[in-house]
Parts: sequence; C-alpha cells; structure tokens
Amino acid sequence: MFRTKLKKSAALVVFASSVLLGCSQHESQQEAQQNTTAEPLVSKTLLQAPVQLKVGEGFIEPLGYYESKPRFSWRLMQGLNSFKQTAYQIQVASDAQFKSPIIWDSGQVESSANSWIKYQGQPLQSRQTVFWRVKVWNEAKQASKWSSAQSLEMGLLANKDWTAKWIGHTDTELAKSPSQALIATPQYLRTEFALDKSVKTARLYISAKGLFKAYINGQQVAPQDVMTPGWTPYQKRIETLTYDVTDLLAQGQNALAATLAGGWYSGRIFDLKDQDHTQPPRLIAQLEVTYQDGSIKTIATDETWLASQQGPIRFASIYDGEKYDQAKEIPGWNAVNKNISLQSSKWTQVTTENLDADVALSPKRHAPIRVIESLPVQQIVKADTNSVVFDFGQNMVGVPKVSIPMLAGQTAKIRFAEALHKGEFYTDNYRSAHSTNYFTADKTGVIHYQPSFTYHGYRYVEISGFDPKQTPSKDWVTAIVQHSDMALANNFTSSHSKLNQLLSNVVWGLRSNFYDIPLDCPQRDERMGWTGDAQVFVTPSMYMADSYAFWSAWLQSLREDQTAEGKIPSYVPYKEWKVKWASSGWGDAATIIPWDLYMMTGDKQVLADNYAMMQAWVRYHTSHSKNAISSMMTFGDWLQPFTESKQVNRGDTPFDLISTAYYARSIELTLKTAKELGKTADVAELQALHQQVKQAFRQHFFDSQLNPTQGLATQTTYLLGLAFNLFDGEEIEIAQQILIMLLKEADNHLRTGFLGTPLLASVLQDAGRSDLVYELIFKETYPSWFYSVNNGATTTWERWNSYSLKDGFNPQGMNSLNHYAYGSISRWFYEGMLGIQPKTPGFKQITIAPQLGEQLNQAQGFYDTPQGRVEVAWQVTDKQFNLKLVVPSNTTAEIILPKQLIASTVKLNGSVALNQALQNLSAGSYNLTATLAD
Ligand code: RAM
Repeated sequence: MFRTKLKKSAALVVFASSVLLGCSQHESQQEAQQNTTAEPLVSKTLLQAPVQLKVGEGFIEPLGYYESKPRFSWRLMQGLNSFKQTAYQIQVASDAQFKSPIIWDSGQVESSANSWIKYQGQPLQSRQTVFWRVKVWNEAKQASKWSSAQSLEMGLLANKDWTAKWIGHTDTELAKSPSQALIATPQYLRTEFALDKSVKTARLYISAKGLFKAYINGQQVAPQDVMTPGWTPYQKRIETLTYDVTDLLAQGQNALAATLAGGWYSGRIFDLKDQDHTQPPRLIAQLEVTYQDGSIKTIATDETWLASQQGPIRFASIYDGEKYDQAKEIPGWNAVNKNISLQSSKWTQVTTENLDADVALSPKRHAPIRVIESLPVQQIVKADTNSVVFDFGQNMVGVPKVSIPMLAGQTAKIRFAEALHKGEFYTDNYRSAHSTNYFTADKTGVIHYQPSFTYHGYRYVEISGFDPKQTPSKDWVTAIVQHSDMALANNFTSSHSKLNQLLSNVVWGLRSNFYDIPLDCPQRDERMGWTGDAQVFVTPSMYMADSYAFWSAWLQSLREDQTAEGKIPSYVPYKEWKVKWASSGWGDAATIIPWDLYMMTGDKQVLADNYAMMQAWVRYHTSHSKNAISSMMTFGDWLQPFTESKQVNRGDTPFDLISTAYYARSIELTLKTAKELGKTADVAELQALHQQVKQAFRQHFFDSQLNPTQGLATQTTYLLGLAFNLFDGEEIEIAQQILIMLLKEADNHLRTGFLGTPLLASVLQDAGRSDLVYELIFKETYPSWFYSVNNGATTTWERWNSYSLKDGFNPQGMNSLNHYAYGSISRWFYEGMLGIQPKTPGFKQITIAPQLGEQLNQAQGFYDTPQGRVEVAWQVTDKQFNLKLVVPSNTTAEIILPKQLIASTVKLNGSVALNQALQNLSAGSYNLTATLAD
C-alpha cells in the first residue's frame, strides 16, 4: 500500500520543506478567505501550523489506504513557540489547493486532541484520492495557519473492484493432482499490452495466494518489498498491494510480469510436511492506466496471460530455502519480448480462477517486509578449498547476497547458523527446517545470487561448492537484513556498555521477528505468530519502534481466527496442528494487546475494533471455569529455569492459578475497555465477574498467610497476583514480601519463564524495590540477561541458558537464539530507568519517575508520544543528580522524584522546587538538580 522508497522519501522532503518554510503564499490566501467566511476573526499571529500529519496508525501520505473513514493525527511544533491546542479544524478536499468543493470540514472543534480524529464525511471510495489539512487554535483563541496539504489515496476496498482473476500454471490445477514438488516450483507469469496514448498515472493493484515479485518492462516494481503480500488468515482475507507504476510505463508496447511462489499460503507451517506445497499458488493483478485525456485502460490477470515453470528458481520454501539453476534463466522473460509466445516451448496458457466470495481482498494495512540494510562480513571463521564460513557478527534475519566464483556445472550450497557449537557450524536447532540454498552455475565465472522467496535467521553463513582455486574473501557475501518496515526509535543509551548491548540484543530480536506478523523465532521449523510471546512484547516494542500499524494489522488476524466459541488459537494465523487447545497467557493476547496499544496511543479505535473479540474471549474463559476457577490449558510459565515439574517446559506455577489469574486479567481489561467505550450495560456485569474471580483466586490458591494451598510457591505466583491487582490492602505488602523472599532464596536471581519475567520490573518497582530490578538486570550469572551477553549473544534467546561460549548449544533442545519474549525487560529501560510512563492513555499526561540504581550513573533517551517527543537525560556525579527533561507540546507531565534525593535540595530550573511544583509541568525544557542522600 505504500509508495516505493523513492516516492516515500519524496513525500518526506515535501513534508520537511513545509516545516521549514511555513505555509505557501497560496495557503495564506486560503486562510484569509477562511477568516472572512466561516471562522471568527483572529489577529495575525505567529502560531505555527501543525506538522507531521499522519493518517491511521501513522502513515504519511499513504497510497493504497485501507480505511474508508480514516483517522487523522498531527503534532504541534515543539520548541520556543510551543502552545497548548484548544481547538482544531480539519478539511478534506479532492485537490491539494482546496479549490474544489470541500468533501468534509470538521468545523472548529473545541478540543485539545491532536490524534486519531475520525473523518466523518461520506466513506471514501476505492481509488479515491483526497487531500487534507488541519489548523489549530491556542489558549488565546489565536489560529494557526493551515498545515500543508497531505494526500491520501485509497486502495481497492472490495472484491467487486477486481475484474482480474486468479491465475496460475495449468499443471498446478488440483484436478491434475500435481505433485508437491511441482507446486513448490515457482511460476513465471507474463502478459504484453499496448498503450496508445500518453500516460498520466498508473496504479498496479496486486496480490498472491503465495508470494510474488512484479515486473514492468523488465524492471522490478518494488525492489525493496519482499515476501508480499504477507501472512494473514488466507481463508478469510488476503492483503493487496498498491503501487504507483506511472514511471515504469511507456507509450507503445509494454510487459507486465511476475514470479510466484508458495510462501506461507501453500508451503507447510511448522513440521507439517504432508501439508507442504499442496495448495497451488495463484497471482492476481490489475494495472489501471489513466491516460492524459482521462480515459482509462485496465490490464488484468486473465486467460490471455502466459505461464512457465521452466525458469531458474526451481524450488522455494519458507523453511527449507531455494534452489536456483542458472542454465534455466530466460533472458528478457519479464520485458517486451517477441520470442515469447504460446508457441515457445517453455510457455503455456494460464489457468484462471474466480475470486472466492468469502475471502476478502483488502489493502495491506501495514508496511510490507522490506530490505532494510545490508551488513558486511566481519570475519572469515574458517576456509578450505571446499567450504568457507563467514561471520557477520550479528544474529539477524533476511537473505544473503552472494557473489562467488564458480565452475560451470558446480552447485554451491549456502547454509546458515546462529552460532558455532564448540567451533563447529551448527544447524540442529533449526530442527526440520532445511534452510539451505543451492545455486547451480551454467558458466564458469562469478555468479550473483540473492534468494527471492525464503528467509533465514542467522549470524554465520557457510558456502561450499565454489571454484576451489579461488581464495574466499569477505566480499563474497553480504547480509541483506529484511523485516517489516517500521521506524526504529534508537532511543536509549546509558553509561554502561553491557546494558546498551542488552538493549541492542532486544532490538535485534524485534527486528528479526517482526516479519509481517510477530513471530516466536525466525530460523527453525516454527516461525509462527505465537500469541503468548506477542502479548508480553507489545508494549516494549512500542517504545522501541513505530509498531502500532504492525500490531493492529495482526489484531485483525486474531479477530478472524477467533472461533465462534471465542477461542483464540495459540498462534495466528492458525493452521491446524497438534496444539488445538487454547492456552491461558497466550489467548489473552486478545485483551492485553488492544489495551496495551490503547495505553501507548490513546486511540479508541483499537478498543472499538477489538471489544467484541475481548468479550468473546472472556466468555470462552468462563466456559472453562467452575466456581470462577479456570482450568483452561496453558503452556504455563514457559521455560522457567530450575523447574521441578515433570512437564519440564511449563514451569512450577500451578496451571489453574495461571489460568485463573489471566481470566481475571482479561476481565479487568475488558471492563476498562467497556468503560472507555461507554458500554455502560456491560460494565456492571464485568465488574461483578471480576470481583468473583478475584476472590476465588485469593481463596482457592492461598491460605490465610498467603502461602500457596497447592503446588510450589513461585516468583511467578506472586508476580501474577500483584501485577494483575488480585490482592488487596495489606495483603499487597505481604505478597511483595514473599516475592522478595523468594528472590532472596535464589540469591536475587529470577526463576521466571515467559509469563513471569515480563512482570518482574513493574511489580518490584511498585514494591519500592527498584534496587532489585537493577540487581536482576545487572546480574552476570545464570539465569540472567547479562549471562547471555557474557556468552556472546547479539539477540535474545529462547532459554536463559540456550547457549554458552564454552559448551555451545544447550543439549536440552529447543534453543532458538532469537526469541523476543525475554526482551520484554526493555520496557523498564523506558518506564523505569528513564521513568517515562503514560499517566493517561496516549501520554496526554506523562509521568516522569526515573529509577536510580547504584549500578548506573547515567541514562538518556526519548519517546515519541502522539503529541511529540518526551526526552529524559539524567546523570549522577559525586552525589549530584541532574535531570534534563523535555515535555512535548500539548501535554503535561509530573515528575516523581527518585527516592534517593534529599527533598530540600531539589531545584527546578535553578529555583527551589516543592513537590507540588513538579506535578503539572507544561510543554518545555526543564533542568532539575538535587543532592543524593548518603
Ligand atoms: C514454542 C514457541 C513459542 C512458545 C510456544 C509455547 O515452541 O517457540 O515461543 O510460545 O512454544
């Protein structure tokens, strides 16, 4: 749905210049006109126009947009002239000059809201292009200028917009019982057409049951986009891409072509080899050309297209890799080409299929996976005449780009590994994922190859089968890093290098697993959208990357995969596998993710969209409980270290306790949502249910002293109770004391898995023991985060002890070195160390409560709230504390002082500051100093 990189940056340039230059002359005239008509007269002011205009979950001038009633957001200029917004006005028109009749005018709305303002006009139609602009008023009722106008173009919103049909190679028709190998062989599809007039604009709407790469006149349409259209519940919805291809077309003869592979649609998921490549991949494309004279020509996939399975990519699989045969290259296959016709031996007519009535074709609602950067080889680990092992120094995800000398007829084999095992190349932890590429050379010489329809999670690459007379060199291979495209914030640094490395590992964990959907891991035969991993990582990821669109897109898949009974599968998109049951702590993603996103954004749409799913999930919980105690199945406190349980991966915390705690949590969040949405009828019912489950939790699982009545007392037991507000009054303190004692018994090490770990920091901070959070984070010995850093980790691991430099991979098995769940600790880098927290949803009011620890004397960072950037930098030198804070426009902040400070020494901007003075800071920069107590 997005412009190509080039177009995108062009949009950014326009945006930047409008910031620098203010509005154009034309806009001032517009404003003068406006002022004489609808609006009250205001004096000429210096109020700066709103900036950073965005649509929906953060799109700048989107192309191929998905929402017929978009949401609009903007920011006020920050800095010297910052002011508080008291009103706004949005206008939408069909031209950038706003000369045509206005399509929608909000009028002057008294409100300080600057985000997620919903368009209230007639629903926008497929293909429609509109422009929008906004102006704001300050407290003195002075108006700003109009912002620059921003465009918004819709994609194809409904199946009826498609005249194109699904096409594919006839040999792959199911009626012909094609072999798995045949279905796994990528297809080459093409057509030619004439354009007899000069072209004004052209849009390519395109998608696949599988994966595609599109070409016009031999040029790739979107060279940066990979693995499109991405992964949704395909039986319900397939996403479509929209590209501006005006510049690729020419008057006269043109060619439109695509390669097509099975991807997630027809390849196996997990180790289900019997399902591997059993569904034939199909392509759909509709090229709509508008001539200068306004007439339109449409070129659509139909029976006139040609197909071949005789191209160079012989095999493609997500998990297993790709096979490429250079001898089979077809020069010019994707350009105008007289030599290609039905008569040419390699090409046949395609088979066509109509659109499926119950599968919605919908514009992609978040950025595709893209080529993000390339990394050079750091070192050659070993080399001989047969093989060479390269080390990139960073575990990551994507494909290699190789340029290697080969002899004609030789096959190069390219393998991947996350780490060396006692010095050896090791692939066992990929399990059944073959994850290997093969390239067969036709001619002697240097070959260039980059896989198209697979991906790998790796740090090391091994290449064998090159020309043995040549000496391997570092430039033989480059790592092409690929993931869902989103702005990475890069927004925390400290004086402690191991801490910085830990955050870097977490960020690379995010980058490796945000692969169209949130994956558990990117390398072995799994790579699925495990809901439990996702729910613990949503808030941390929002601090580290602009990931709102990514998450809300996946939430749509969650809604689509929820069953009529309310069950949420343990991974989404769902494909039937041995785990058919729902798991507490996993399915609760349905309530936790919408709520967490709301807290980070303040966008009520995410609550409204998901409320029915939340309610249905609560009902599903209820159907698995008796007397308010849930017996829902659970993966438990997954991979808790030092477990005594027979189910070694599931930890010691009683399953019913976990399930009941999550039951309560899901009710609580659904209740909060009902309140925010004004669903008064539901509020009372949810309140009563919550009370009931909370009491049952307390009475069933604990005695009067808060000792467990069943199973072991685990850290996670008390973490769940405290984090989910299941204790009251003095029992809160008792539970905190027990938790602290359990930590102490473990020499202040954690004993937590996937569910307990993410709760540690905030629970301990609430207990006034941020010192313990620091101790846990800075712990060097197993189980701890630094243990992995000390053992060379560059991403976060699945187990606390998945690997060690000395012994290599943990013999227990299931050792991904790239699982983000334990990376959830990064949340505390922002909310604890920097102390930035949303006091109200969307950071309209911000709490600044930096936590100090003796392990750290300096930290700085920022977070881009919907209102603007909040910045925090603090340091401690010789008992002197200094905090620099920037509060963004249109917000207020309160500072909660670190408890180590001597209150009487606190000065704000040089003046003695009482606590009160710190409670309601408006936008601006502050400098706070104080002395630490001994
Ligand atoms: C593992 C996955 C995932 C976890 C589930 C329960 O195999 O890797 O991380 O959530 O199982």
